[in-house]
Amino acid sequence: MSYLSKTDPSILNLITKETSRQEHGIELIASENYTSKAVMEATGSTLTNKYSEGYVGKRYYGGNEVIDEVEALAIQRCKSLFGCEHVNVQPLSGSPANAAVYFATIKPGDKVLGLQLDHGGHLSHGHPVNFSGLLYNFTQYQVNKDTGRIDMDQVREIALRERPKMIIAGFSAYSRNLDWQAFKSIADEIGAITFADIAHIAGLIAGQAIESPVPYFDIVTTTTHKTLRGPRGAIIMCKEKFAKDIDRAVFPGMQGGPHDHMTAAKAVAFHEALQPEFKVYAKDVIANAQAMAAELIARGHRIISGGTDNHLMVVDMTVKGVPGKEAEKILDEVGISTSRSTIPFDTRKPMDPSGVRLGTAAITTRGFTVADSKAVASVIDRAIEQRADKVALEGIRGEISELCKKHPLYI
Ligand code: DSN
Repeated sequence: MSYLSKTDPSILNLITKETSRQEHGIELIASENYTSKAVMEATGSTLTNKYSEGYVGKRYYGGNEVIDEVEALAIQRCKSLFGCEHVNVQPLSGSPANAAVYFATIKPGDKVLGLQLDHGGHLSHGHPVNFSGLLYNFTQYQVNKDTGRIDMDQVREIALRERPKMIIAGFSAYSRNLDWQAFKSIADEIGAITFADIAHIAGLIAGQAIESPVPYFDIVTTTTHKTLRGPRGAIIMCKEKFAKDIDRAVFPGMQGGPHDHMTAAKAVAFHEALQPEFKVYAKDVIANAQAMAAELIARGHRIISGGTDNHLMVVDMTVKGVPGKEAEKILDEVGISTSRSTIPFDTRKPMDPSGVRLGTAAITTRGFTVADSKAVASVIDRAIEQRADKVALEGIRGEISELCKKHPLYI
């Protein structure tokens, strides 16, 4: 960062501090990951200078010969990775991508069925304060109170009763595999469009560790930065019959110029995810999450649905007498980043809910093993149990430093 050091030491100093925080702490925020340096080089490239409204071969600005090649390569790699018929690689992030899907396929006021936010869904799947809930007539399905799992009989019952135009399958805090084919067959009964938001699990799908909805679903969106380990951004994949409407909804419907440096970085990430090592990574992410969940359960913690099939888990911290916000703070203080989370049927408020959400995408990238993941579960448990004991917490901070030193990140 030799240029920043000359022109803007204040920002350089903050970047250095954040890099150090990432290096010396344990990252368990389920939506975060560490990109490769190659992805970062692409995001920091001259491509950030270019405007290229339009699509490959059909731009509204001159000088886009190279950008056309970049975008075409990103599209080609994405198609190889996910086997989709069509992909738009321009969405700036997950919510704008989801907005473009609605704009392309349904009208304001139309009925949509999605998973409720505090049961693991996402704001853009119909929460009343989000544009999705404000513009469209959402009905929400929930997880079963006893099992913590989505009950497909309930989804079918609501779908047959409400007859939504679209059914969404996807989540930001649900630790079980979705039954894509069951969603599709329910949608087919009522002629609804199927929309999967795989933001959290795209890397696990790309790495063939869990089943893909792409063969079954009309439309699939994902962010590119979570388990997929690319830059911040999103993509929309769809069947050919939706291609024109999706493209028109992204540009000119939602966005102006795409961020070409991010398109290039997405292409780099797709290339990385096409390598055999990425399959190992995806499998390891799940093995680490399952080991962490098992260890937490053995230590008396309650995990919603009793475990995990993917990279994440939601832990009800009230069992240990600590609400989620306080747990997040205690863990932050010892060097573990988590995000507080509502649990299904939570009696507490979203800003101070009962749970924390944990994920293993980032620690697996830096090489944490199953044994390390168990050690992380052990430090989480002890930090919570011994929260009033400053000396114990200091010792735990030391253990975390050692774990991080064992698996260096960017040095
Ligand atoms: N912020 C993302 C997450 O943490 O899951 C979803 O938008």
